[in-house]
This record gives sequence, structure tokens and C-alpha cells, in this order.
Amino acid sequence: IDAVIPLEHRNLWKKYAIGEFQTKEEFQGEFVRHVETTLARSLYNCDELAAYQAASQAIRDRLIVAWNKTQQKHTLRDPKRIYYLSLEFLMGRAMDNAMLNLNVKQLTGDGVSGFGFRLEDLIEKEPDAALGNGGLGRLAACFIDSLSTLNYPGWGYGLRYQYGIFKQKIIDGYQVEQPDYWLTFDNAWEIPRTEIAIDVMFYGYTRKFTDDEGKVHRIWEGGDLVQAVPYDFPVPGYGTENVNNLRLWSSKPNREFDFAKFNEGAYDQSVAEQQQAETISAVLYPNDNFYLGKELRLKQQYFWVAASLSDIVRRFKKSRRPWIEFSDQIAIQLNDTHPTLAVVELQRILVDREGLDWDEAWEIVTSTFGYTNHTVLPEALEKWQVDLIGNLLPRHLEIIYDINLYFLQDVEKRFPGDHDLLSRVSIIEESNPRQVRMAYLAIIGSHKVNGVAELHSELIKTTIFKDFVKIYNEDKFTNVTNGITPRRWLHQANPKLSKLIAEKLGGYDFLNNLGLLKGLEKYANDKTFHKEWLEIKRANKARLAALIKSQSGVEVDTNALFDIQVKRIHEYKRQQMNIFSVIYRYLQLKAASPEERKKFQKRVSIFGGKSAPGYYMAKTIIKLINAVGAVVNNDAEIGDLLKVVFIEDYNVSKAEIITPASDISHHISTAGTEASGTSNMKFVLNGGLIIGTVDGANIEITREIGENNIFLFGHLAEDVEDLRHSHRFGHTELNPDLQKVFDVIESGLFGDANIYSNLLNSIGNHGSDYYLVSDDFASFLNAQQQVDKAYADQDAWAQKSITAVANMGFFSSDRAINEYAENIWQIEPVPLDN
Ligand code: GPW
Repeated sequence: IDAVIPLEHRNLWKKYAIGEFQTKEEFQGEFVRHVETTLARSLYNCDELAAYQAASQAIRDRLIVAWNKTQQKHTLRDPKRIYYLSLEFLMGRAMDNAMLNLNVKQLTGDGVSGFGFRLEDLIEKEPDAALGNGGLGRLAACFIDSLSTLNYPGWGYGLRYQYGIFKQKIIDGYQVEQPDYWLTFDNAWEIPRTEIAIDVMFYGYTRKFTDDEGKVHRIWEGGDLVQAVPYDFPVPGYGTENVNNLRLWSSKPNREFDFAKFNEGAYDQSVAEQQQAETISAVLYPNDNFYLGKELRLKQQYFWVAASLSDIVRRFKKSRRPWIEFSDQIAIQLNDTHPTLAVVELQRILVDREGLDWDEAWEIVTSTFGYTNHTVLPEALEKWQVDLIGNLLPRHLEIIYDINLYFLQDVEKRFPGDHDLLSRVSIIEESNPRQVRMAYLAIIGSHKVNGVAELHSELIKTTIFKDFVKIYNEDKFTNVTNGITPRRWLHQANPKLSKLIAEKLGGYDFLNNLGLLKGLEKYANDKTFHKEWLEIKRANKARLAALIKSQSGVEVDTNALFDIQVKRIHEYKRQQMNIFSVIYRYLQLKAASPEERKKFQKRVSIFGGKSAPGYYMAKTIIKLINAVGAVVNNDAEIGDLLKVVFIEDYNVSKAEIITPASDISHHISTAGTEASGTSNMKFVLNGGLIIGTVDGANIEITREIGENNIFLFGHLAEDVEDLRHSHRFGHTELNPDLQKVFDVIESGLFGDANIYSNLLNSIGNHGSDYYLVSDDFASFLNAQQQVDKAYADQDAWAQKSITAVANMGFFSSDRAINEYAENIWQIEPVPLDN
């Protein structure tokens, strides 16, 4: 590259290359320039929003310079790259994270205060990039943070939804959804790349033809074209110059869209088509752990997959390597089955467009992809109707049938005569209507399949993918336990705790090497340290109390035990069990004498989370929580002994306030249902203890931090099937304490009892109690008692909390990404220098 650019040009370029601001004054210069030119404003109308925008532009400039260097280095070295395909990236805010990662937060704060602004206020002006539902989307965000921090050459590919996850309002106790149009103001954190538009086809037909050598081909043609335009989001690493890329696609009408109609004067019709094209990337589907077979969602999946693969293949072809080297250069990870069409698309590109033989192409495909499964819940597994795929993507359906044919032929050879096996593992489910089992396609099209916590990875091998373990060898299936980025979830969310830890450990190295937290263990019995530790917790509780007060008007006592459950609302996550136990506590308080009441531990029971708009049962749970709050919080007799709060519109930026403020948090899914959970890790890392079932990553957390430092309860995964069976065939009485709770709900204490009848009937009253609320209730109440007892001894509590934090090193997303890199992707970091 150097050779083709004349020396004089290079020197001139170097002379004017953008310098990076190093001081407060240099930052201020950039700030003023951006207010005046980028925003076209002046000293006299630079409000807080403008100040946020100018500051973010200045920081973005630095990111872009580092981004350019990183990409240039990767182009020259041409290392093996990892592409992480995820329909969700729940990034949250960018500015605070960028300042911390670039180590310019202090000088930026000083810089803006020179103009009379407070940095905290500017940070608050940024809307969350809420392009995800919950854990799966946030995991993708933590993973790309780690990819950058660890200097791996890795890109994320996703969709640039114009509307992220809806905003939740609570009106009269009910969830009301409002659109999240997050792009109202210019977004400094994205770079449009309108010059790289890619055409994506839908519908059309396939045609067979024979070439000169007599070879038969099939091609796809005659469909509608939509353009995919990339927007790049720089992803800075911490403590490194490395800045990777998150490329999100936006749909635009094709350049050559119906000009004929336009000229004929049918403006309206041609514009309608244009709008349809733009619809594809318009909105994130708001379902978590739930599959909905909508055509527009399938269009989103193919649109994103086709654009991403076209981009990846184009980059590969620039290197002029032979196809056989494709998987030496490229690894692609499928974040759940949402991008599984990528398997089919790559096979189509290689066979139909590049002319490779089927087998040669298939070898490349399967050595390129890895598939991560995130759930065993049957209602979450994607199964697209054959006809829907055949209509939208006719050539892909043919390829799916061929993949299935060759796969089943192999199985038949190895297990002759086992026709049950063949129908069980067929990609096509012969139901009415017929369906494509996307998880099976993903397994067959990948060289590695992983679950996201040990128990979960065992469960997929023994339940939903059992037959595939028999067909392939066992080591196609592996585990990579999830992790979280300590940069956002400790350093950014909890600066006080991060600072205290740094003081004890002699620096911030633990943010790049979380195992160093182990060094805190020697302070676990240090009473002076306990005081500092608890004081920070108190300050974080005060920060949350202020948020609660400003949002709901409820005043909470920071001396009370803060008890938190924030996550998507789901029957399997059992917020209903939690609120039932809160009602039980309220009944006990009411029944107690004033003297006895004084012995109760004060609690604030805090809930937050969104329900899918169409999930009736989850919405009922939200209503019940709010109704209980309305009664309890206004009961003068109870006062500060118990408060019940629902924080509306739980999102990443609120999680950054909520997580550090917890004393105890709930991770109480029915055993075997929560694949991993990641908020459990965030809470413990911030010095909160957890009450949890023997499920998902709770199990490994227990192993790391010690069983004395966690409150486990409930039936084990291995017992769940039997219990469900006994519900169906035996007669099971409701747990008597739970019965008391149901009685008071039915008495109308929390409003019209009819509102709750379906919820209660799903558990009692011969309901199936599929999630074992009644079976686990006694053990749950007992665990709550243990929590109260333990909290009464604050030194013993601090000791547990410190010991737990000291042993959380394993749950860094850096560890998870290193495992993926080594065992699945076979990629190496690209060093910074030379
Ligand atoms: F159903 N998860 C999620 F598997 O947040 F696709 N949304 C989803 O739609 C799915 C999974 C899916 C979560 C799991 O529920 C959680 O246990 C896990 O920690 C997280 O994915 C990241 O692996």
C-alpha cells in the first residue's frame, strides 16, 4: 500500500493527521468547534443537549482515528477474523463507556465544566441504544467489548432498528408500550456507509439450466431487490488502542425501484413499495425467549444474513486466496438460531455463484460456522413454515432440502433401518403445516455447538439435541459459560467500588484481568474494610432511592434490605413466586403485634422488567406487583418495614444504577429453564448476594464463591419432570402458605380478583403449575428467612459479600471470549505494535 502512495502525499498527510486531544484545553477546542460547525450553534444557544452532542462528537473523532488504524492494521496483516452474527445488540449508552475506555473521562469532565456543564447531566442526555430484548442481546454487547479489549479481530453484524425495544410506561398498574424512536437527534456513535450498499433479493423463482460441460445448475432470479446500507459503530477496547466494528444494516429501497410506475404518475404506488422496503429494519420484535412465525421477521433474518455474508465474502475475495482457505480466515458465530439462514446462504454463494462442488462447499460451510444455543424452552425454538420459506426464498428452500437429504443419507448409513431416528432428526418436521427446524439446521451446518452454562450445555445434550450427540461425536457439543464485561458492569456502573478495589489491589489491572479480584480475599475479615465496603453500598442504595423517588414518588429507607428482581417478566423466571412471597410477608407483618413487628427485617422489594406486549400472563404479574405496592406502600401500620416498588422501563442505563444498589437479588427460575442468566453475575460482582435456584450459571457462581455465600433453594432440574408428571396425574394440594396468599388476592385486597384469576388458576385450582411455584414455595420462604437472619449481622454479611466478589473472576466476558477464540474460532489476538 505504501508503494502506490507517493512519499510527498504521505508526508503531507502525516503533517495534518488529526491529533488526539490530550488535555482539557485541547478537548475544549474540539468541543467549541463541534458546537459551532457540526451543530451550527453558538455560545448563546448551546444547551445541555447540544453540549452532550458536541462532547460526543469530540470523543467520536478519537474513536474514528483509532478505528481507522485498527482496520488498516487488520487489512495489512489479514489475520483470521471472527464475525458475531446477532439480531440483538443491547449496547446502552456509548459516551461514558467510550470516555472510560479511552481514559479521558476526567479531562472531559473538567473540559465541559469550564463551560458550566456537569458531565453527569450530559451523559444523561444520551438515549440508550436498546436494540435488544434482554440477556441474549446484552451478552452480544459484552462480547464485542471483550473482543476489542482482548485485541481480537472481530466484528459484530446486526440490524439497525429505527425502533428499539419499546419504552414501558406503567399506567394504573398496567404496562403500556410506547415506541422507542431513538434516532430523533443525530447519533454521533454511528457512521453511515452509504457507499457500500448491498442488494438483497426476496421472492422470485428458481430456474434450472445446463452449462456447456453438461453440468446442471439452479439459479434464483426474478425477485424484488432491497438495499442494505451499513452503519458502523466503533467499539473501543479498554486499555488498548484497538477499536473494532459493529456493523448494523438498514434497509433502503433499491436504486432502480419502479421508475416505470413513477413516470406513469403512479407516485403513490411506487412510494408505497419504497416504504415497504424501509419497513424491514424498522422495528425490533419485542419477544424474549419466544418464537413468533411472522413473515417480516423472516425477512429481517434473511436481509441481515445476506448483507453480512456478502460483505464477508467480498472482504475475503480481496485477499485473492483460494476458497479452500475460507475457514482458515473466517469464523462466523450464530447467536442462537436467528441467523441460521447464513448456513444456507453461504452454501448458495459457493455453489450457485462461485461454481464450487456441493461437497467442497459444504466442507467450507461447516468448518466456518459455530452455533450457540440459549434456551431449551420449546416455545422459543424457531420452526419456520416450509411454505413461508419457499415463497420468500425459493432457492434456499431447495438447498435446505438437499442439506437434509445428504444428512439423512449419512444417518441411514450409520444407523440402518432406524426410521424413527430419521424422522426425529430430519430438518423438516412432517407436521401440518410442515416446518423447518432451525436448531437442527444450525447443528448440521456448524462444527461446534455450545450451550451457555454447564448445566444448560449438559441439558441440551441429554434432551433437545440428544439424537445429534449419538450421530456426531460428543465433542461437537461443548460449553462456554457466559460472562459480563467488568468495564461497564463494575467500573462504569459502580465507580466507587471500582476505586476502592483499585486502592486495595494497587491499580485497575483487575479490569483487564478479573482474576486479580482474588486479592480482596485477605480483607474479608477486616472490620475497617467492612465499613468502607458497606458505606459504598449505602451510597449506591441512596442513588437508587433517588431514582425510585423521582419515578414513583415512593420514599424508601436506605437502611432497609434492598431486595431486587429485574429481568424480562416471564413465568419461568417466576416473578409471580416472588410477589406471592412479598404478600406472605405483608400478611405476617399485619398479623404481628407492634412488639413482634420490630423484630422484622425492613425490606424494599424492587421489581423491574418488560413483558412482551402479547404475553398476557406476564402482564398480569406486572399488574399484581403494582397493586401490591399500592396497598403496602400506603399502609401506615407497616411504614418502612416493607415497601414494594416497580421501576418502570428497565433498561441498560437503569441497570447501571440498580445493580450496584442490591443487597440481595432474585434468580429463581424453575430448575432447568434459565440457560445461564447474566444479571446474577452482575449483582454478585457488585457486592450483592443472591437468592437463587440450582439453575443456569447460579451453579457455577456457587462453586466459585462458596455455598455459604449464596442462598440456594428449590427442587433440582432432575426432579422437574417427575413433579410435572405428578401434577398431571396425582392430586396435589397447594402449599398452605401459598393458599393463604391466594385467599387474600381472591378477597379483592389488590383490586378486582378476576384480574388475577388466570394467573392463580395456572398454579392452584387444578392448574398444571408448570413452573413449580407451589412445589418450591416452602423452600423459597425458608431461604428468605435465612437472608433476613444473615443480614442482621452486618459484619458477617460484608464478609460474605467481599468473599463473593473476590471469587468472581471467572465470570468476565474476557474469559468467555478467550474460550470461544481457542476452542471454537481458532483465532489469535492481533498485537498492537509493529
Ligand atoms: F430464546 N435469552 C434471551 F434462547 O435473553 F433465544 N432471549 C432469547 O430469546 C433467548 C435466550 C433464546 C437468554 C437466556 O434466557 C439467558 O438464560 C441467557 O443468560 C442469555 O440468553 C444469554 O445467553
